[in-house]
Amino acid sequence: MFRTITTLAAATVAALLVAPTASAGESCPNDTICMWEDGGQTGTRYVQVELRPGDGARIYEIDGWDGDNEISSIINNTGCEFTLRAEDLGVEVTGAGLWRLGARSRYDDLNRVFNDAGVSANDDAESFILWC
Ligand SMILES: [Ca+2]
Ligand SMILES: [Ca+2]
Repeated sequence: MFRTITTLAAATVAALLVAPTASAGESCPNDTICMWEDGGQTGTRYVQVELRPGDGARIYEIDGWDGDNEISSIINNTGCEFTLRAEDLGVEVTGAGLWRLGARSRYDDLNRVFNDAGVSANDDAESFILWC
């Protein structure tokens, strides 16, 4: 009887230890920048761009239907800094619509990421620039 209880207790502990990993968000491959619809790297992965060594500054359009004004979390697994833009490519954008973010960085909740104008980056990005 004691052995059965011990086994059940061990099984319960194992399940509790596994649960946070299972419910955590997705990862992003090396040398790649990924952006998700929801916080914590969950929901649809609207952006996954892999960089090759030697690539210079590059500008990317986030899809207007699947991604614009929906990005809420990011993993940047590249050695490049990047700037989120609140407008599509070719549309001028001021400082209130720009967020300069880091290389090798992770942003779990863009509601907590602000630019110098005090504007949150959540659900605002329409394009981005990688600075390598
Ligand atoms: Ca969102
Ligand atoms: Ca766009």
